[in-house]
Amino acid sequence: MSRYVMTASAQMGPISKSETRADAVKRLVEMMREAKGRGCELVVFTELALTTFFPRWVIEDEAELDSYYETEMPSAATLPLFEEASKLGIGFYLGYAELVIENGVKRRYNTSILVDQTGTIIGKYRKVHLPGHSEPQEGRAFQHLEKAYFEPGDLGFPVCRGFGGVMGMAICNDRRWPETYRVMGLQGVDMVMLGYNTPFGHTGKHETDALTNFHNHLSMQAGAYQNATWVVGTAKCGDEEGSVMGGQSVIVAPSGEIVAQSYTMEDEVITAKCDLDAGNIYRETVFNFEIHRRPEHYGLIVERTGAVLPAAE
Ligand code: CDV
Repeated sequence: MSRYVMTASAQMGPISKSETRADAVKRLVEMMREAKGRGCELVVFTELALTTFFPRWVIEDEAELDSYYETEMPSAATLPLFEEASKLGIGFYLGYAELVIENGVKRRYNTSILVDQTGTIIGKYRKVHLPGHSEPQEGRAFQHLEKAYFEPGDLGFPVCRGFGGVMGMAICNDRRWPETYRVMGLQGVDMVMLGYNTPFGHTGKHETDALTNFHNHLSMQAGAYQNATWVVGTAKCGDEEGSVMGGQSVIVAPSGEIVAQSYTMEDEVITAKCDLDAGNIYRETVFNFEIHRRPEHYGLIVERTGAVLPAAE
């Protein structure tokens, strides 16, 4: 049995500070058309796909900060994306900054949505693993203030039915955490979609830069294989206002193999014919959670010793 989803990852080159939402949406629509022209029914865009990656700056003016967030979805600026999707019959994953007022309190999330082929939102996720800092760090050319500009997502890692399978979402730093995939793996996820903005030098040092792309793939390939799921990882990349971000967007099969990879640092569409049943062989054998997982044993060491770590000498 096979359940095929022709899938695109639409990597995005830099978005400058002066580019408008309309400019960004135009680029996304162009890539959506290309994906459809190549036979796709789903296109995965990146994290914070509508603006420049603003958490790199200290923004003290609240109105200026607010200007990077969406207060409704679709909005007037993003409506063309939804209209084009339903006209073409193609779904999409989109990352954006979300601002909501709840009980008079302003809440900010790093959010993604999944839209089906009719232009209807069928899934929503708010980023759980927020990297970086809540306060500006001295001596850095670029900040990473996600902890200041967002709060951790309050929706968990939900999955939804769509595109003939069980679909899940994550956002950027989430991809480095095994829990992300496992929580969705336990819900039978067939495909995890995620977007990322990964600046070189994000550790505050440059020693690990040569490994940035390796760690990107390592995380997604391991997450895919260990949970028998497809992973579609889409970068925002290139030199954005002097901050250089890695590319190498990928579509990873449940075997852990990369089946498509971008090679530019610009807007680029890559595609793969994803069989949602390709994970079955792993689900039924080595990663049959029902038979082989042993969660009841994971806490034993803690119970026996009363401590997670051995006491220091
Ligand atoms: N946008 C991100 O979440 N970026 C992080 C960097 C800062 C570590 C990432 O995991 O790629």
